[in-house]
Amino acid sequence: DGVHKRSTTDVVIVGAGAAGLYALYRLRKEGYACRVFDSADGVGGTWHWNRYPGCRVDVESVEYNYMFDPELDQEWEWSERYAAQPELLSYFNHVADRFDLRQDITLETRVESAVFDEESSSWDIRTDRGHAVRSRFLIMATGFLSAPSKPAFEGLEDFAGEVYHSGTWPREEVDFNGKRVAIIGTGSTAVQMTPIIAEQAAHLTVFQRTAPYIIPLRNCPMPAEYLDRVKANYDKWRAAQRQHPTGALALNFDIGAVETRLWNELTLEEREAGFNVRWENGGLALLLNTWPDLFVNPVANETVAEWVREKTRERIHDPELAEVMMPRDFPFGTKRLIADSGYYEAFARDNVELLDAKANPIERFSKRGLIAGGQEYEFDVVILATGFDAVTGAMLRVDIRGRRGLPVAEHWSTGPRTALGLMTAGFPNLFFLDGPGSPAPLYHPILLSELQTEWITNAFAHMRDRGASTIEPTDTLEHEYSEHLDEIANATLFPRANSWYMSANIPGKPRKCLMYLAGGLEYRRRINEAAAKCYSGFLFSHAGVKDAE
Ligand code: NA7
Repeated sequence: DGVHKRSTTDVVIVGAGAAGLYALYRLRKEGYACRVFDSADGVGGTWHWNRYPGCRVDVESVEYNYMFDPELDQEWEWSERYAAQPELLSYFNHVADRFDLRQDITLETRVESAVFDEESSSWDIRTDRGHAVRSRFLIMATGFLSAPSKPAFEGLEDFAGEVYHSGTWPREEVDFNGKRVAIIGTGSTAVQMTPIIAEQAAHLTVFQRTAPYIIPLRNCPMPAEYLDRVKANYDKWRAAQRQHPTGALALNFDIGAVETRLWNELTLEEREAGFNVRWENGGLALLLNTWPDLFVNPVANETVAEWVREKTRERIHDPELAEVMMPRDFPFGTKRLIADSGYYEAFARDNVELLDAKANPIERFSKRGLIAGGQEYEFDVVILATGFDAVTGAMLRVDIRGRRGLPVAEHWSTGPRTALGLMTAGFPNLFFLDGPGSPAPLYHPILLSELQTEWITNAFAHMRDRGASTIEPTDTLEHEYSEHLDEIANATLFPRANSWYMSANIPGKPRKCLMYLAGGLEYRRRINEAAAKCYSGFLFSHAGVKDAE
């Protein structure tokens, strides 16, 4: 009942994924009372929800984790070079237990609204289970790929078979044996599940609308001596990650080097050698540890794209199919690069086919399957690997209202605008982790959440010292940062793709680059500079009295 669920706290954190868990750990350590809510029945965010077959991380396991505790680094043993979902989920559960976080986490509870109360300078937060929490601070750690996007296919409710979205995969194993299966989409998710479902299903049809760039992941069981060497040198590895614009070296420890030379400074041989090292290494090095101007220099980009196409052609058994699967519609890497484990090879099987959904668009569902290009295809199972309403999706599903009751959805009606990817004007004491305007997702999201949480922790301390009750950015800072973000994006090749980075994967979503593309180092410099200059660009109020802008 409502009365029992009425409470007050210092900080409410929405989301118990990687970012939310760390924020809880860090702020509680400073003595703040924290309360985390998550709609899932477990912690781990992305790695809790994405249980589909083949789900794994495509950044090295030894890099894709928290950095704040060297002991944690030493005690955790990764079993594969690129950990699979169950192991990642165990890691986040381990963190929750090891740092005793569960006592402050309420699961299976969705935050429905958060309304700023000007009189008390605090947030009134309500959940779908009747909690009414008054909190000074609100931190949205809702994840940037957590709100599944299900295209509004006509007739979906008439389909008699099973339908799954990859991002809300059931806990029980899905049985594909003897079934005719469709996968809609060819993003990272579809590419990971295809080779595995291919082995189980009677027949698998993959509906491809846009051919993506795909490079081999080259996953393997973790060699013990490799893990030992990483652990013996973890401090150096972490320092290198922190000094890198993407926060991930994405290269084998022994190669490790970071490319700082521009494309035009290299000989043809050096370029090709650089490409080959990354191709042979596997994973996302071509995206995350690449020539610094690859995404601004169209010639460099097209050369790399053509190298990838050449390699791709060799992997596809049928030249006609290879043409359909050849990535041509957007510059290399401007939609999220995909790393695979046997994707192209799966199409050499008799029971697997690719359907060109650009030439034959999916029109609607029928009782027995899908109609595309005027033809009906029958299925027992349809999997929507159609992606997410990225970055803002999960946040905007909460009814957040700032000063004068303004809904954040209204404030962001032409796309999200933030001050330094941390806060938004008119919404005091509201913070984002890995949110819009931050360098995630092209910056290591876990490292970023640690960095942003540190900034927030320092801001809280600053407020405590000054006796301030609220912090919020000025309109000016928000405006300048938003312009600056667009300017940087427009100087790159990213706007040439209809990607989720550009908000262009969801019909009707205002087109806007969601991330800060100047890299993590420049981002860190900016947020630290603002803090060092006495939080320039931020306003504080003392018991309701606001500083002048
Ligand atoms: P993505 O990368 O957004 O991929 C979604 C895929 O679904 C993509 O191939 C889309 O084609 C396709 N799609 C979406 N809607 C439709 C419709 N209506 N018809 C046909 N095809 C459609 O999501 P993922 O889950 O694979 O990956 C998300 C992130 O997780 C990834 O970027 C990594 O960071 C990890 P399109 O390209 O739009 O033509």
